[in-house]
Amino acid sequence: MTAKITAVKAMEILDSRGNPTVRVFVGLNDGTTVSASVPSGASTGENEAIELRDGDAGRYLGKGVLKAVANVNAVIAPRLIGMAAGDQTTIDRLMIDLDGTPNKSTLGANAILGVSMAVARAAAASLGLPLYRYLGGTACRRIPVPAMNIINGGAHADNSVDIQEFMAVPFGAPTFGEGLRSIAETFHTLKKILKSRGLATGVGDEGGFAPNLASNEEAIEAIIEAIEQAGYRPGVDIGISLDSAASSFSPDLSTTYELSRSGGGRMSSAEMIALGERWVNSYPILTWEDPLAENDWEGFRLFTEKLGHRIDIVGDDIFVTNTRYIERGIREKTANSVLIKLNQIGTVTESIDAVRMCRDAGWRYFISHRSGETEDTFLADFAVAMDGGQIKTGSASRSERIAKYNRLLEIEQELGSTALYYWK
Ligand code: 2PG
Ligand code: MG
Repeated sequence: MTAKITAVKAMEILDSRGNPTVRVFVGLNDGTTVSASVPSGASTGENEAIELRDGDAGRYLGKGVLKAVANVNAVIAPRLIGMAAGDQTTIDRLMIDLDGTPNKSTLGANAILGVSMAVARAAAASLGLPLYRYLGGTACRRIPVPAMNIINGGAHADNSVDIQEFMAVPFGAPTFGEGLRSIAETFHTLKKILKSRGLATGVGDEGGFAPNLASNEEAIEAIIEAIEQAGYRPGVDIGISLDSAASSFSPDLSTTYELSRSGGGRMSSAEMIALGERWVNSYPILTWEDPLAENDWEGFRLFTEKLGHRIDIVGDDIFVTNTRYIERGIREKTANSVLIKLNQIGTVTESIDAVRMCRDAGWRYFISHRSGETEDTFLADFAVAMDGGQIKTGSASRSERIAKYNRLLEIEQELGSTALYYWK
């Protein structure tokens, strides 16, 4: 039996974009006090759990979260006092019931998730366990392969690139630490390459460069060049992952695609799939997230039929970490992997349920940050605990991203020679 909850208190803090978000403190009767902070997305799926914002134009341009904070302090907190911190599932279910809506719109997923994460962290601290061990058990010792987003486009940057994320993935490295070093070196080499071409080296929301390039392909080619110049082999040491976040350039969220930033013109679902095949044939692509829009289920299915035996096809906006949509995806063979974001669904328990559904179906799952993050490193421990071997947590810049990498380095050091690191 873990210690009992004596205090639950929320406050408004700022995320990495300078927008308000929720931080929750949980205290236990053994003296434990911890906190957890909630991230926030920009390219959000329409079926995500609701992030409650005040809408008061006089504060933070309407983005304040004082209502969510009040919901924690006045509605959730009184119900949790006296409960054992280790009763994660019961506590999460209680909050889901208190909210009473399928998308957590009454209390706000930002309120609920802040409590859910802080409760997990409190239970771990009270037991004297690292968070990853508490959530994952003694057997978990696999450090995830990072997908480092080194060129930002789409909704995360103001540049000429439609595709949101171009990631370097050190899948051939012997350890996490060596893998991280190789992609950090690639990041710095890419900076030199961009500079030498007179391109901007300012960074986007996730810390990757955000240059104005002539085409989306140029981003991939620059990364391949950077990998080589840094002394690594593209496709052997380091591969490439993409997140098209295609909903963000699909006006109908379905079968029409406007590649207007790069001047690529309007494309149909079939043309997007053909482009996907060309790129997979030309470049060392390992995984491709949201290659099509969130309501283009048939396009997704065809994309997977064509390329699913060669690469991981990851559903983010289409599944929103919700077992209801993942279940449909598994049934219809819509993809072969799922992006897991805690705040898309709103509790630790439901995120674990989504992971379990993937495992049962033989699907892979990628634990992911949001484009708006905080210094909280919950995600790093969560990724190790979920044992899936992949994490997406931004570039080699911006401390809210680096904090997660540094936490993974700590975990790797703690596990010593027992740590595992492999791609598949
Ligand atoms: C994504 C995420 C994280 P956002 O689309 O996968 O990289 O972006 O948090 O803006 O939804
Ligand atoms: Mg995505």
